[in-house]
Amino acid sequence: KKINIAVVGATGMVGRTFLKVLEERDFPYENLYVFASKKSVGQKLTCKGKEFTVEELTENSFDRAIDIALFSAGGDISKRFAPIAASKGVIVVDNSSAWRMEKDIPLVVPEVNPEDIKWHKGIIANPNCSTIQAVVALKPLHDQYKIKRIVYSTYQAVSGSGVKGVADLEEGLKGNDILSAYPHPIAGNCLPHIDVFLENGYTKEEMKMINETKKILNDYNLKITATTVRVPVKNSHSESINIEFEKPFELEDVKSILKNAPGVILQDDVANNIYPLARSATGTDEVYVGRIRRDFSLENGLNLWVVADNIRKGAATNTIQIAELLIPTLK
Ligand code: 11C
Repeated sequence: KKINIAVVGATGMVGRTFLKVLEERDFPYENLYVFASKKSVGQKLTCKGKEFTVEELTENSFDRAIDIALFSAGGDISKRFAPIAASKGVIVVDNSSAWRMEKDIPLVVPEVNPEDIKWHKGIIANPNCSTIQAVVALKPLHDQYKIKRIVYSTYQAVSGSGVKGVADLEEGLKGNDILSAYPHPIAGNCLPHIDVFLENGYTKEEMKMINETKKILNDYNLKITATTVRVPVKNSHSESINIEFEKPFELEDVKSILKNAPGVILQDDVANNIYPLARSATGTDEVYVGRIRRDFSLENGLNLWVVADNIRKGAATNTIQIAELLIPTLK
């Protein structure tokens, strides 16, 4: 089967990373089409040594043989164009938040719930970056010890806000607070504010982590709370995850489960100052876990520190891993 793929939002931070990851993984496509908004038309992008010219995304963009479209152009574009693509037989893997919580749309992390791709009806959603890295670490522990409650506290990089977030940090570090992405300077600050505030006092990012975790782990009895914080780090999200299990555990078993878990790299050797760090996770596709220790304040409590590249595993790589799962299903 010759596979044709499209990238929508190809000139954005995640879009460019799609091309890089397609190349690195030697994704077996025959033709690749790159779409973006009108202002990017004509730009040249390269993948596997070949140049591609950006086309404007229109309602007719999918009137050609395309098997899979990777979308990362924001929720509004996905809301409008993903159903058009799906109606023309294209399978959309969507990185926006537009479809994630729809009942009949799978929300997939390949290491966690690959079986959920089976019931797609043309659109598969890619979770939020901070959720993806958390569930990769939590899934094997949930299978073994059954999680009752999770407390997420995140330390999220400015690349999660795209080029504006990175510009705010880089300019701020030079003493020039430009406030293009945030209501306050990010250099020298931690902002307990990611995405918009909701009526319940949580931010949308916090509710994404809570709701998406339940859907991906297919466990709506989980009790979860979250505080998400933007920190002056350029790339890779870090997370403190506090877990209460139903069953007792031995720390050594937890470490060995994580060591053998798909997509996880254990970095837990505090005697040598080894624990996951944003700068070393950047540019890689794995989820790093360390600072593994008992929470003595709970009966079956555990603390983890989890770090991953939010643009790669948190977005582009996970989306492409979903596309890889689709290959054998293509007719
Ligand atoms: C951030 N998690 O770090 C966000 C970015 O729902 O796909 C991704 C937003 C999303 O700001």
